[in-house]
Amino acid sequence: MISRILISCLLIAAFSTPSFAEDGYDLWLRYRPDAAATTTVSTLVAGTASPTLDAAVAELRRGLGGLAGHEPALATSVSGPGSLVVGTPRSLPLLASLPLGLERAGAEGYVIRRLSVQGQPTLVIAANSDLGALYGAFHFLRLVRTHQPLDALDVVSAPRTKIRVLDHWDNLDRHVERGYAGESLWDWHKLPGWLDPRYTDYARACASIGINGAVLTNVNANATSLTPAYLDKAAALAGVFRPYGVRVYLTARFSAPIELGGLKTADPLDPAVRAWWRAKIDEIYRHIPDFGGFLVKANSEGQPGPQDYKRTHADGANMLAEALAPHDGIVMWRAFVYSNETPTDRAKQAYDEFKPLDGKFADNVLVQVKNGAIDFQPREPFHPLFGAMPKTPLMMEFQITKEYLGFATHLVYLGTLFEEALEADTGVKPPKKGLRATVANVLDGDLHGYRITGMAGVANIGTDRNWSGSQFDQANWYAFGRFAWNPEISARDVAEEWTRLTFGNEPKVVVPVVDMMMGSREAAVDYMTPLGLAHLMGTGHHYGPAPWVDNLGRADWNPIYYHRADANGIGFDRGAKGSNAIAQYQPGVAAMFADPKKTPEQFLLWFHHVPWDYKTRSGRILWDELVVRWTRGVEVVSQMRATWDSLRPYVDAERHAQVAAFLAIQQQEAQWWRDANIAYFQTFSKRPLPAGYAPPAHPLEYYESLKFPYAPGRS
Ligand code: BDP
Repeated sequence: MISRILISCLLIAAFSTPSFAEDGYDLWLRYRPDAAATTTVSTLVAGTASPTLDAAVAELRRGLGGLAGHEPALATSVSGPGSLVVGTPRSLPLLASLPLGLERAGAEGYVIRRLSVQGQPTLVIAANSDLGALYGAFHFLRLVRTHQPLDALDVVSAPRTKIRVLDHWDNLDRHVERGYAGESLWDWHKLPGWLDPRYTDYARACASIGINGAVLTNVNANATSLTPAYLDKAAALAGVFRPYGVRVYLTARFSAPIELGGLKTADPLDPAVRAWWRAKIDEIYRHIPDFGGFLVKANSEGQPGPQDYKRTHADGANMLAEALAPHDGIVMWRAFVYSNETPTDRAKQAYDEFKPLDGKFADNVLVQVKNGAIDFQPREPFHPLFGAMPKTPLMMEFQITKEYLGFATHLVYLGTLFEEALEADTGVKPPKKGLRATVANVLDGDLHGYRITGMAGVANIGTDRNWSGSQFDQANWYAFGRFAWNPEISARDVAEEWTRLTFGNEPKVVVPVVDMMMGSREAAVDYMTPLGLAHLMGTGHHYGPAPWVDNLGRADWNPIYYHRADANGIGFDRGAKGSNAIAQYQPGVAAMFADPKKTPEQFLLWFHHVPWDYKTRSGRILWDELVVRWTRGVEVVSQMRATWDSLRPYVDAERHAQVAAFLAIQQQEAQWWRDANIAYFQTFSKRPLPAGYAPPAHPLEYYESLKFPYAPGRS
């Protein structure tokens, strides 16, 4: 037996050891030899050296070298059609004389063109800044690696938002809140002495998709991160990230003046408190001259904040903003607030608190609005604040880590979730004809002319070799960056781009994988929370179904608060007779949501309490429709498994096996969700399952008895 195992191991080693470890470490920057990538670049001509241009050149050499088997040589002048020129007119005089059209590229954008240079048709990547050139280099590599024609290249690209940040919910002890990909990348204990090479690869990956900021620390902040020793550590990270254009931000614990400064108060209007923050911020900039600023969670879930002193969110944000402004720093003030005392519908609280403050924030403050007024659910309608704050720059906060979407083992591509949220029409009257009042156009400033714009993604990155906890979760990091750059990009195009970069260009892989990704989020919504249900996950960790939970400290932590199932029906009445959250939307949108017949069915139970025998659009009664959807979610996962199995010949064994194993887990858990949902909600509906639908595998008590004290990512 032992020798048989040994022989098969040797055989596997001899015949299938790839020359590269296929553990996912390379992300979408996987530069494997590719004879079909027709680039003829033999020499690289670059502008005067700078750390950022050096990074661009290094990436081009590494990427093109990986594809072709040999790196292009560096040259000082154009020598023929094999030359690729990269730089800015300032760093490379020959670019200054070319008709590049760089005015279209802005500060961070770039052009990629084939132009005649000194009489030779030459590929040119040009930008107004070194960082733009680096972004252009990554774009060029993407074109080559996805087999795009390079003959008549004329690419212009510029980001539509300014602040494109990852929010790391990383604690100083390296535990990542809602992290499913290992520990925090930031090894605080060994910083600043040891700079793990992963920090550079992290920055490369961010730059490759245009991410230009990283909030290093958890929103549930620890004032220690603002002490000199930790500022040194953060400065060391900033030093690694700087060439890649990734600015460092920190979370500010509002009570830090008390905890670190020994003051009696953290009242934002108290002169001593203001002076403390001013001095602290000056100190931060002595450590990190290009520090980006603060992300703040205040007066939410027990965090300290200005309301502790009867001040407003604007008072708190403006105090920090004033001290950051001379350094060009910003404040990202979160609108995810809900307080113990407020008895109203939790979905209404952010609007109630922030709408009256519109126009009251300093120029360098953005209000960061979570996608989902409740909390990153598998599906929520767009946040009403996006239709209500013309005078305050709003940032989007998406969650890339899948706290409510099955953690790392469920394959759920979030591109479609981002797209749905960004495409939503806020109902605001656009200032000019032809402009749509979508969330995307609110965020990018088109609608209200915001002075700063941005998008944040709660990172899904950790020490796992594959960075994100699973191969497919890398796509969500990737998609976040691409949507932050262009909120109107198509989720399908992004899925295809990522698939080609990650698994190669073979159509037999690309087509089915993209289809799988595109249907994956809807499948998860189906088996977890179809038709507008929300927040039915397990207590604390949010792993698995627990719609029965009714015993938590606050009403709005309990799933029963959200689904409101009873003998008559199910759903949360947010209309005039209920919480009236609907009134927070613009009138046209509110009218649509107020009428169950006009409400998009995917939000039916979000806005309405509906009888079990309500006729849905399929013609089925509500109960039957729920059962059909719960079941359909499981079926789609089974199909995904079958599809993935059929791809075995085309995907390296290592990544194939991991994805296959995760899909098997997902299928089991999707079934668990379906069965637990049916077992529980049937106690209210008291209706039979539609013909042909199997009953749950276990009685309700079984599902209720399951406990997961060590589920990852806890707060
Ligand atoms: C919830 C998370 C919690 C976060 C909170 C937040 O469960 O861990 O601290 O959001 O965004 O989704 O502040």
